[in-house]
Amino acid sequence: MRWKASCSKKVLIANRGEIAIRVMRACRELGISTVAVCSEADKNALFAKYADEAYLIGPAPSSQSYLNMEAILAVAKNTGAEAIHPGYGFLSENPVFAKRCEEEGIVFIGPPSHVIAEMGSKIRARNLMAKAGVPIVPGTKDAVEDPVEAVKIAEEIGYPVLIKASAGGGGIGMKVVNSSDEFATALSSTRQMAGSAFGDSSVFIEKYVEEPRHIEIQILADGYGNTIYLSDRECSIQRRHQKLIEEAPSPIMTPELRAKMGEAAVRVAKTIGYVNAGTVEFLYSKGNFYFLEVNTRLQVEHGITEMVTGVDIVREQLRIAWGEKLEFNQEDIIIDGHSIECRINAEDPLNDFAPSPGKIRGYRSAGGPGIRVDSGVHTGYTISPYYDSMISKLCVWAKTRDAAIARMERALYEYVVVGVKTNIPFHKAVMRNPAFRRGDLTTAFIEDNNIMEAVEEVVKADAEKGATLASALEAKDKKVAAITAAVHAYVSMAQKTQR
Ligand code: MV4
Repeated sequence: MRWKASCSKKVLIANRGEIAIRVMRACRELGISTVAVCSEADKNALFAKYADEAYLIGPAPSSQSYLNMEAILAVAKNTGAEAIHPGYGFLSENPVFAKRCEEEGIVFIGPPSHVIAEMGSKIRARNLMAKAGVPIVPGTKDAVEDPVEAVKIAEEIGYPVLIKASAGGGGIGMKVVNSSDEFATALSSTRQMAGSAFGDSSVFIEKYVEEPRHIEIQILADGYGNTIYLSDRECSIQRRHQKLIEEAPSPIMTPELRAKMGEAAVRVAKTIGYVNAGTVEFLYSKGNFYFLEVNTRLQVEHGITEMVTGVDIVREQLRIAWGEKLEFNQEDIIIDGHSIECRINAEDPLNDFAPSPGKIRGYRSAGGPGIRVDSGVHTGYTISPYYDSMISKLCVWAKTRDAAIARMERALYEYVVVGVKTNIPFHKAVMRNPAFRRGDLTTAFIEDNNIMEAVEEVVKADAEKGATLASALEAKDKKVAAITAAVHAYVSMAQKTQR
């Protein structure tokens, strides 16, 4: 579907929070008007106010609002929006929604629906990649059902192996198997889990790559066959498949490896007829990399790639969607400096990262040189228990990785959130960790480095510091002043803990 040649363009953003604002920022710079859709819980949210128009689409639960395809399509039609940007999560990787947009003559800002569907099947994706000469983890070509046959395959591959749901992804529906006697049970339970979670019980087997790094490549493809890779991103620091810290480039990256992985990612994109922005995920271990999956959406962590390449990925998504050509080619992409993102979440790191929804009573984000904060919150904003608990994405840029770490530590020092618990102490603990500073990362980083013990120390130290500052300043109920926000936050936090 092509964008109409009209001069006034209008985009509906089928998302909420910081990513809705991020997309609208690009629209504003391009002179595109914006339509927000929101749930009852988000009527007063910043993103709904930022938009040129905003419409209520349903109650707070996302199943009745942000996942309600027909309600969203109706708003698009009634407002004359020519295109829908789905953001991340919600409907962003739903091939049915992309198809419905296509049917209604609305541009879906993402790849064609058949590409989303094809990448949704991990077995299909694996086979396509193998054919295109992209390295994949040794494993089965087809779905496995018969446990006797499956054990034979597992023995050939060599234990440990992973049983993965074909319809899975992002870590859902996987099981590690260490020996033949565990195999039959693991197979039937994974199949059952996949069946009830995805309505598709097909599973496949892969060699289990131990303590890998998660490295992904951002790509851009226009509708004229121009496909390029931007930066790589290291996303190994995650907890239960929730990424917490990402950086670009990966500490292990060399120009040679980047070219190899980048070219593999472009081959992936070309093989499947990819159009728009996307990410190709790889596992990296001992000098080898293996295709994992394709994320057919804008990702949370796209900002760090923007910081090291200078490319506005959302702007390019919009331009590609209305049929324009990429204005640059591979040679124009130069990685400059280093960028790190910390996801600031309203959750309690000392209580198993339990969500901490509620009212933000005091708020001041970090600022100054090399800082980018994408958020949808402000003082007085109430974090709803209905949606994910992300407060903001704190990104820094500096010339070198060491300087970026120092800058992130400074930014975390400045960052003030009063009223809800946040994972800022977690980020502080990681930034000062020697293994992190060496760039020694794997997907088991948090457990391998006793990060949670360090988090407890940070929380304690911050509280003590707050108490000291409180007595030094003899502050009681002083308002958080702009310049001394960090200091006063400690004061007021200390007062709260004393009560
Ligand atoms: C793997 C793996 C080890 N070996 N595949 C998890 C998310 C999904 N995209 C694939 N995942 C993994 N696949 C093989 N053959 C380890 C993981 C994995 C992981 C991958 C990326 C980031 C974090 C992870 C945490 C645990 C396991």
